[in-house]
Amino acid sequence: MDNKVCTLLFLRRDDEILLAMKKRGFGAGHWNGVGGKIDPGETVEQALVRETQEEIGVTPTNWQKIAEHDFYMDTDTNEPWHMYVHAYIADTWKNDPAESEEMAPKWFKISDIPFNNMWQDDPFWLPQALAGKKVFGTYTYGSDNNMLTHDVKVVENLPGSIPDKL
Ligand code: 6U4
Repeated sequence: MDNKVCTLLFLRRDDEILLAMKKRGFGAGHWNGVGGKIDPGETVEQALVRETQEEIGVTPTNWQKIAEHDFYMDTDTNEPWHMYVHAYIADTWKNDPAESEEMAPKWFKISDIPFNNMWQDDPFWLPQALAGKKVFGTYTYGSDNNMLTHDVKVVENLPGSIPDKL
């Protein structure tokens, strides 16, 4: 089983959030927050800052945790994988968002988030997270990146750690 732990960050100003179009690799063609794999020896928050710098040239300076997600894919044709995602919102940062080889950033009104062109789990948790709830979700995906199951809970406290099974 391929396991990875990732970060995901949305910048927020007034009634807008920053999404970025993934230009290549996993999730290409989707709008999403910015983030990626935690490197060996890194903390989750170090990875959050590094990935944001690499992908849109921004250094977040203040952030809140909004969600944790457990994603599984298990099909006949693919090696099963498991991804654990730590998701955050940042309200302050340094530098203006800039396009990189990996991502093209754009501001969206929170009332106009392009869910039709995002991961299929996003409409089930992002609105609640943007409304100030803490969300823990578990999902399975098929090999065509279609979501098969979802279980999204509003929680008092997020687990806050990388699960032992990783
Ligand atoms: P490399 O392997 O270095 O190119 P890296 O940038 O480290 O990749 P990547 O791009 O695979 O990692 O990270 C995946 C990103 O997509 C993370 O920010 C988590 C996010 N993500 C993946 N599946 C998601 C899903 N179903 N819903 C969601 N975000 C997801 O909202």
